[in-house]
Amino acid sequence: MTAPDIVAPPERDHALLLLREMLRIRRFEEKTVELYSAGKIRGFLHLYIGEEAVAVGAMQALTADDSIVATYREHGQALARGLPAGALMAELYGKANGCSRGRGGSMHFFDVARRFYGGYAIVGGGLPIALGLALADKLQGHARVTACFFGDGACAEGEFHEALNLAALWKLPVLFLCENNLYAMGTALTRHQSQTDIRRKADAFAMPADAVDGMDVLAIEAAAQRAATLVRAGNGPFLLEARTYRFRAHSMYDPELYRTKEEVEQWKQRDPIQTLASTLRAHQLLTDADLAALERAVAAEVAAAVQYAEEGPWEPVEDLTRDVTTPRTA
Ligand SMILES: Cc1ncc(C[n+]2csc(CCOP(=O)(O)OP(=O)(O)O)c2C)c(N)n1
Ligand SMILES: [Mg+2]
Repeated sequence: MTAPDIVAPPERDHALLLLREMLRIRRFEEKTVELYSAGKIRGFLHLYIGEEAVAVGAMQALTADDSIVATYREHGQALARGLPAGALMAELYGKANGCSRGRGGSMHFFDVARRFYGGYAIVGGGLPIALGLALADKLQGHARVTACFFGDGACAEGEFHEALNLAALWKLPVLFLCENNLYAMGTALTRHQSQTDIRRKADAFAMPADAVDGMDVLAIEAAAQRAATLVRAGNGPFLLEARTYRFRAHSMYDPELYRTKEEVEQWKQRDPIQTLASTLRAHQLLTDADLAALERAVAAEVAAAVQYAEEGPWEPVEDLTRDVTTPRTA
């Protein structure tokens, strides 16, 4: 794993932005837990809590013109990309003012204008989509990067190998970002991979790769910048493995029999939000008042998002078959 190359104090305004972005994701998701218990949100809900540094750090390396493909655990990527929290909350409610018109729910956030191409329920399903987006960009001469987030579990899928092979062969501009949180549902990495050093899988495709501490937003940002620079310059794809951990269950219901409470507690000591806050405090760049102000702003944003979802309309019943069935022609 590349050693963190951050020894100088981080630039204050930018570091506060990173802290705010991670707090937005954490507080948004904590609210969704409450709303789920209250029956306002139903269906699947995979939380990103603990992994916030990965989406926030990686997003700093991307421009508004780049594309993003994520998984069903994509609340963090969507918020960090700038999809409005209200449109996301409304989507979780199943309301028509949601980012996917209430038809996708938690696993299918989508926003073409922001080049956010899902949200996929199928493990590994986003990889070929990212490949297609990057192929289109290459053929059309756009100097864009497609960032493709996926879990360690996706490495067990054929699509992972097919996508990495073709991306390398055709020198496509994809930044493959593996969020290795050590588990695919209840299956530990060591039980589903013969090669657990995921970065090394890139060797089989003659693709450059790196691994980075996924709990350190500054390290991820630096690694993603290095990788995205190479990809953008036309060198083909790059595999970046972020070593991270989810603090909560796989989805809302999971007895978590596959890992110990001690292991979870150990990782919580490395909470990415606390880690950045401590670094900033050590450099006298963060006061209690700064943090309280950030928390207030984030709380207001989350409250407004809930209100937007509460007040949003349901899709009219007569529209329910629209885009689902084709009208019969004579
Ligand atoms: C093709 C496919 N197989 C199985 C599933 C069931 N499933 C849902 S999540 C999951 C685990 C995926 O783990 P990982 O890729 O590590 O992502 P994480 O949940 O850890 O973020 C599985 C097997 C699925 N959704 N799609
Ligand atoms: Mg995983």
